[in-house]
Amino acid sequence: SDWTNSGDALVALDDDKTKGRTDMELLVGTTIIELIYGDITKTNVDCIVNAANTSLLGGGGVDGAIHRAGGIEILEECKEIRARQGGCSVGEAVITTAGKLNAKYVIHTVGPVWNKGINNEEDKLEKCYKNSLDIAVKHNVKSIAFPNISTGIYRFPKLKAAQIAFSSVQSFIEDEKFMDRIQFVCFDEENYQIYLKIFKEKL
Ligand code: AR6
Repeated sequence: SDWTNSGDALVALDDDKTKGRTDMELLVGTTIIELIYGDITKTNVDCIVNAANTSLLGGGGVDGAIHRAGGIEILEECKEIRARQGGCSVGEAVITTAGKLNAKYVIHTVGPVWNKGINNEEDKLEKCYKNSLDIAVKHNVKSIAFPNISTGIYRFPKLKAAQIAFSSVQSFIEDEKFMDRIQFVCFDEENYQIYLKIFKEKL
């Protein structure tokens, strides 16, 4: 395997949830992959990925948190994109400013709603990661944070989603060498434990 351990704990986020937890990092090629337990709006990267919906007009979950923390500027740009191209399809991604967030960009991608796996949900989720990374590279992004797309309101099974997230990111890194740092930010305990297990298996 080309996965090696590049070191142990990372700086914990300023969040009670991280207390007593060891966040992990892996080195794949020249890209560091990090596991963070916390709020994606508080992380420190060039670009934050949002789990949006096709309207691009905001919603609950991580989408709500990003728009609340980033301010009206993000929504204004989403509305412009909507006027131009009519929102965003499932599996696709669009990029805006990050407003007041501590990042340069937000990439809004639309995950699939889980429906027993009969609508190619797995391929669509994979496309979310791939298209987000492609658009990030075009904007010279060097560090990017992903939430656990589709695993909240859209009910995608969490283990399957984590495996897809990992393999998508890994194949991106094998093809392109442009990303310095990729974070998986888990907000709920179940996702965090799933990612922790996957990270440990790769060490
Ligand atoms: N930081 C990081 N992750 C978070 C945060 C946060 N602040 N808040 C929630 N999560 P969801 P979906 C996690 O429901 O399933 C919206 O209304 C959460 O624990 O946000 O793709 C959109 O507008 C979960 O693991 O997104 C769409 O209508 C993950 O983010 C719809 O929800 C994704 O949960 C999209 O549903």
